[in-house]
Amino acid sequence: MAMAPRRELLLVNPRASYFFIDLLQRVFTGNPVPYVFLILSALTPRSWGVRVINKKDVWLPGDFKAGQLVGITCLTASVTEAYRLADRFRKAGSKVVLGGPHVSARPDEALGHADSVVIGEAESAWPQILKDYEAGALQDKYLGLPLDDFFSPVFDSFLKLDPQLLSRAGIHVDRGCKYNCDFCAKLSGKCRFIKIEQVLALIQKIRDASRPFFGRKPFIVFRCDNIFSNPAYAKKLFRELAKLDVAWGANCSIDIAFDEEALQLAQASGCRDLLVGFETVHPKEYKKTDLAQIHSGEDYIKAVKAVRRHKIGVVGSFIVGFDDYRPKDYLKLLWLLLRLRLHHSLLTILTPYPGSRLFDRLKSEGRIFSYGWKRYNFLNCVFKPKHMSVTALYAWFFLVRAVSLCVSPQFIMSFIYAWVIYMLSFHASQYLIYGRF
Ligand code: B12
Repeated sequence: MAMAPRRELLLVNPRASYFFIDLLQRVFTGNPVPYVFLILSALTPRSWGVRVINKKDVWLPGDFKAGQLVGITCLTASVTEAYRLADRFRKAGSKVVLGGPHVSARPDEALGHADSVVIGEAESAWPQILKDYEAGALQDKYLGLPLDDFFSPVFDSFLKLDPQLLSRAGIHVDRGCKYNCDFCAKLSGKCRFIKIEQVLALIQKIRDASRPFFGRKPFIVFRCDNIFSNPAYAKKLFRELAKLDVAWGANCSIDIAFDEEALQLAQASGCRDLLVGFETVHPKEYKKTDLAQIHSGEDYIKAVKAVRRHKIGVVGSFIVGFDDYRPKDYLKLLWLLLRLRLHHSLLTILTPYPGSRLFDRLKSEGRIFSYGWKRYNFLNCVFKPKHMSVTALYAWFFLVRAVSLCVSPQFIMSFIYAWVIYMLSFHASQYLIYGRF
């Protein structure tokens, strides 16, 4: 009896279209395999062959083969490269499925480069895509409806992952965020969380495989939207984490600073750093939270002090380019950054990502002057600021950036250089191509 040919799935994470942006990310983030690939691999039957290509820089003609299903994940900053690769794979005779935040926001544009696109989440759409591919009947668009329990179908496969890989990928405990910031690119929807037993099982796996280095606890990265989206869930998680003797860091909203119980539990559970989005020096005008305690930059300072009292470091994320910013506000921002003396601060230029309300508003006001997606990376200005020229915005951005870096405790150049060289050589040699997870 003739055997059915083995099906081949190739998953591609394209590099960010600008070399420099990509380099920065590889160096500073450890170039994790996109989480969605761990999910797609888990949802694909074992009879399929799966290969993953994570940010390959140089593609040779021989890489573009016929007869495979190619899944490409697309952020706006990498979508130009994604489309280029998709076109080449299709030309070679493979079928291409595109997904990710950019594709969910602009499915029709993406369909110009793909056989199918997924709008939304993969978990609910992927099994049908595989069936349709096998039947030779791929549809144009698949609606990936959000599942309440999105993690249980893949949990067993995650438990079998290589612990090093899992540790670098981090743990996503949530989908969606309780806030609805107009600049956020993620079509957020309802907040959903994975079961706490599942989080603990994954952490145990990472912890048991780690080798303590000079007595340091294994470090867990939660790559969630907001670890404090649901305070009751967060506190329960912190209580359980305390039993595991690990250290951890996560994205978190500043309201945690006003919940003493949560801070105590976070400290006891091994929390080392929280990445907090402060965004603006005008928290009252650019309302993100309904926190009674936050009215001004002064309140940020109090909040950061409260977190620090629990020996938790704060990495602050700020955005320049809001409509209410005039030159004096950049001086205020500078002054705030100097006074906050954060562990580290991130400064980015407001970017209207497709899918965000900000994109729709600036577009309707005719203020977006570039739709070159590769420029949508937080370091380019693609719209006309309200009270100043684009050049002036860049000038303030670089000035605030430079001054805040100079006073940052992390600004020890020799260490940074050593680190960059180490990471570059490390990444040059590893993590490009994987087999099935
Ligand atoms: C971790 C993270 C990173 C990591 C790793 C990124 C990665 N590719 O894994 C690092 C630090 C490297 C990073 C970098 C950047 N990031 Co980032 N990041 C995130 C974060 C916090 C989590 C991503 C994640 O893993 N989510 C969980 C997975 C499961 O969700 P997902 O990737 O969206 O995938 C689901 C669906 O989209 C879909 N899907 C996705 N891909 C595919 C592919 C196929 C074939 C299919 C079928 C389905 C599918 O199915 C998945 C499961 O349901 C998100 C915020 C968020 N909540 O998603 C921002 C986010 C993705 N990042 C964002 C941005 C802007 C950036 C940067 C440009 C920032 C910068 N200036 O450097 C860069 C760009 C990197 C690049 N390659 O070009 C934006 C993207 C907006 C946009 N439209 O592009 C987000 C959404 C943040 C935000 N709210 O604005 N990021």
